Amino acid sequence: MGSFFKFSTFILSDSHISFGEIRVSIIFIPHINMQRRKFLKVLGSASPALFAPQLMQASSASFIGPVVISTWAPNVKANAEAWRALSNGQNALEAVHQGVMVPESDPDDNSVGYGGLPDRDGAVTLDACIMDHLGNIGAVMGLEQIKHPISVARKVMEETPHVQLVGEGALKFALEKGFQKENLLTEKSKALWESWLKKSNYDPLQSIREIEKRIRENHDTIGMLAIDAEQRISGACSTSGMAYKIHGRVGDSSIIGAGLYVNNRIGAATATGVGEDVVRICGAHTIVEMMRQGYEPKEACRIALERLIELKGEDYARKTQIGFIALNKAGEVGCYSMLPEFSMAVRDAEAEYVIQAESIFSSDLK
Ligand code: SD4
Repeated sequence: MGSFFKFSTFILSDSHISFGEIRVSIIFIPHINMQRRKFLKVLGSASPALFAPQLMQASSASFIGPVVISTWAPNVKANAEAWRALSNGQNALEAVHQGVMVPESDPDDNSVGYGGLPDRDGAVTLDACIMDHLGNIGAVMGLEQIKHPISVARKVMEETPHVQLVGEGALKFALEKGFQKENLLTEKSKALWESWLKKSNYDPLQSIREIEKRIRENHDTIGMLAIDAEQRISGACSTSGMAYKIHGRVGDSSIIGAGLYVNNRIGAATATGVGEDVVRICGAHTIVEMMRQGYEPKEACRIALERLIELKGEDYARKTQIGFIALNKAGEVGCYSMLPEFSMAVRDAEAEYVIQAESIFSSDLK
């Protein structure tokens, strides 16, 4: 295992944020730790076209070391659990599975699992997917009353000939596999839904904005990626979806290629934000393909966001929010968002920290 599990806290900036017992640095720009920055310098100067084949070589030759990344700052707690799994010698798949279970069982997280905000009918419906280094995939969509949809998605991946199960069928499958039914609607989420019902105004950007305002104490949809010591890459994503959605709506978080994608030779990406717009550009897959062309993870995330502007125009793009995170085969990480306020939680051998993402636009259209 060498020294990579020796953990010491890096103080990388003067800004800090605490989540329970975890206090982490917030890094603005530049946003990578020393070792990762040195690596980027080596790879960074050539034009993407010239440097695509070299990246593939350099990536496997110059592995920086294991890393876990998640959407949104509060998911440092999930990263800590994933890192624990890696430290115990478990692989990246186990790490992302165990990491994502943390917000799923946290009632204070309004966007994932237990405590998630319901759809407009008052039902908490969960979407999740998982993908490993061998190209195995599993997903559940619109799953109700099961606290850990990521575990059901993994069962779909490992114990069925299929890759996706939805609604009633997903619930039936979960119960057959021994999962227990639970009420996932907390008093707090129920109260928020009841107050929403008074106006019943569905506004995805507003929902995202409210989530962002609460994010310093709260949590949001989790997309998590990990690369382990053997350079195996896996990813997992879990959400209760957009608050007050139409019953039956599925976003990006359970769609392989949109909310999550892993190619063990290249890297991985995952998403948060308005799922309809992530699906529209096959977000995560687009990012992985950009990394294949030689772009570093942050640039690959930015290019995928630009695809939405190309498709739908700037006025449209300014009224949505998407946050992408990505890592490549060398363990280099990056993130980018359409609008400000998105963050990525990182855990590696040196530190745990939060990166405040750069955004395409500095504000939305009022
Ligand atoms: C969805 N992408 O269902 C999810 C929601 C989300 O922050 O990420 N919220 O569209």
